Amino acid sequence: MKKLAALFVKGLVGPDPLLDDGTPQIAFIGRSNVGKSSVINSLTGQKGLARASSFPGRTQQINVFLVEGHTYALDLPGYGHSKHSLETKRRLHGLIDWYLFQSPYHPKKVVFIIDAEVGPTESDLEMLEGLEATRKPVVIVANKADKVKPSRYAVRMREIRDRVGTHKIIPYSSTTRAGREELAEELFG
Ligand SMILES: Nc1nc2c(ncn2[C@@H]2O[C@H](COP(=O)(O)OP(=O)(O)OP(=O)(O)O)[C@@H](O)[C@H]2O)c(=O)[nH]1
Ligand SMILES: [Mg+2]
Repeated sequence: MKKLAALFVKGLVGPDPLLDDGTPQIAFIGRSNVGKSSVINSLTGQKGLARASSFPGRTQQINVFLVEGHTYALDLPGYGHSKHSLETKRRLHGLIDWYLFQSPYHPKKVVFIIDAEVGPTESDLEMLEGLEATRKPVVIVANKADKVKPSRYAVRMREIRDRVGTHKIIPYSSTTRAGREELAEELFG
């Protein structure tokens, strides 16, 4: 499948007029280190577009990318465990909370990334409740599917399905790019 045109526009640390320019927004959210930045890179086919790293807490701003000239992909910091000071964690959580729950913005889609092997954690389910309470259009991406043993795959997927309710779930791997077409179709099709 062809690459999606994508370019970095700006890193936001709070309210910014950029988000008021009428461009539809798609937010990529999830725990630290679950692969939000990697999903954006693999989805667009642009390696190194969003900075990914094995250091949990890599993304510290809302990084805005313009995809196909018409949609903003927002790479948010992760919540939960990260290697930051309490103060930095508070700031990052504040940024996530502001964008999702206090700002006037209504993302066209919230791509909620979980770890396919670990399944949804308590903090994931808490976040999902918040998204449901505010009626966000959620699609769940079960990333790192390459780490699930083939013999356990069906069971893992059923467990995820049982815990997250009726949302669409797309098994995905940023490494193998499995699920990419389905996610691209869901977001940009
Ligand atoms: N095996 C495997 N590893 C992955 C996959 N996606 C991401 N990773 C690895 O997971 C680590 C975290 O990836 P990031 O994309 O930086 O994660 P993030 O959610 O953006 O992290 P923060 O910005 O810190 O919240 C990196 O070491 C990636 O190489 C995947 O599908 N499979
Ligand atoms: Mg990141």
